[in-house]
Formats: sequence, C-alpha cells, structure tokens
Amino acid sequence: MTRAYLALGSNLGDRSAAIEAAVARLGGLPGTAVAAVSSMHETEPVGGPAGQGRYLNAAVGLDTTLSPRELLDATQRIEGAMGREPVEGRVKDGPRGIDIDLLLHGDAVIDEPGLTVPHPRMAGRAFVLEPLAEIASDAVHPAMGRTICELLAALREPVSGATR
Ligand code: PH2
Ligand code: MG
Ligand code: MG
Repeated sequence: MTRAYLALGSNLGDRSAAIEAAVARLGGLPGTAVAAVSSMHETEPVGGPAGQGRYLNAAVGLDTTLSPRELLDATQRIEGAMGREPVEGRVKDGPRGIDIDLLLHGDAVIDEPGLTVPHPRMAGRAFVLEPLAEIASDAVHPAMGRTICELLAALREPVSGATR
C-alpha cells in the first residue's frame, strides 16, 4: 500500500462538482481509498491561451495498491469519462473541465515516456503546492529531498540575489 498524491484542477463548467466527482472516482478505483482531500483554491490561470477562466485547484491523497503506471492510466480514463479530450487533441494548458495530475507515489522516482514522478513542474507551482501543503506538508519530495512545506516556502521567497 502506497500513499500517492494527485493535483486536481478545473476551469470550465461546474468546477467544484468536477473536482468532487474526480475525488469520488479516484476513491472508487480498485485497491484504492481516499486518505485526505484539501480545500479548493481559486487560482489565476498560469500559462495557456489568454482569456481563460480562473481555476479551482485541490489536492488529494490516496492509499493505493496501484502502481504509478496503473494510477496514471486510471487518471486518464477518469478524465476521459468526465468528458476531457484525449491528450493528443489538447491545446497546451488550455481550459478544461477536469485535470488530474499524479504528483507523488510514495518515494518513487520515475522518468519514462509519458510518466514522470514526482511531477516535473510541481515544485514551481503555487496552485499545486498550496493545496498539497494542507494535506501533506511533511511529505518529502523524493528527488529533491525537501518537504512540501519547504518547497512552498522556497517558492514564496523573493528570488535570492535579486537586485536591491
Ligand atoms: N494547470 C495547468 C496550467 N496552468 N493554472 C492554474 N491556476 N491551475 C492549474 O491547474 C493549471 C494552470 C496545466 O495543467
Ligand atoms: Mg496539469
Ligand atoms: Mg494533466
């Protein structure tokens, strides 16, 4: 049994209903139970086409017997079942009814085609770290050797060496 953490985001349609539905579907996966869910954070879109709406972002912790690859495949099936177009047809960082990203899977460090764990951009994204810190502040990023709390503090620090 492994504790995995995922990021959820929605900026189209009924955003909170989509996040709640995704949590319920994740908890219904075989060998999987929801261990923790953060609150929902309303955030400005980062990147992507101009003019898209604000996101609701949340984080969820799962206790699961699924492997990282099985969990990734399951998140993509859930996105599809909730109406999201397949990966190939997407506008990069475009608006979406639901996005489910695998952040951490125990202490796994994986870099394979289509599967990078920990998520390669999580440490630089407040919309990921702020919800995650509510439920996993002491979880350690296994590649960086720093807790979620430390990563969030580093992100909030003014850039070191900035002119003054
Ligand atoms: N997801 C992205 C790109 N930009 N911005 C916010 N605020 N929230 C997101 O979930 C998000 C984003 C790529 O998946
Ligand atoms: Mg994403
Ligand atoms: Mg995604």
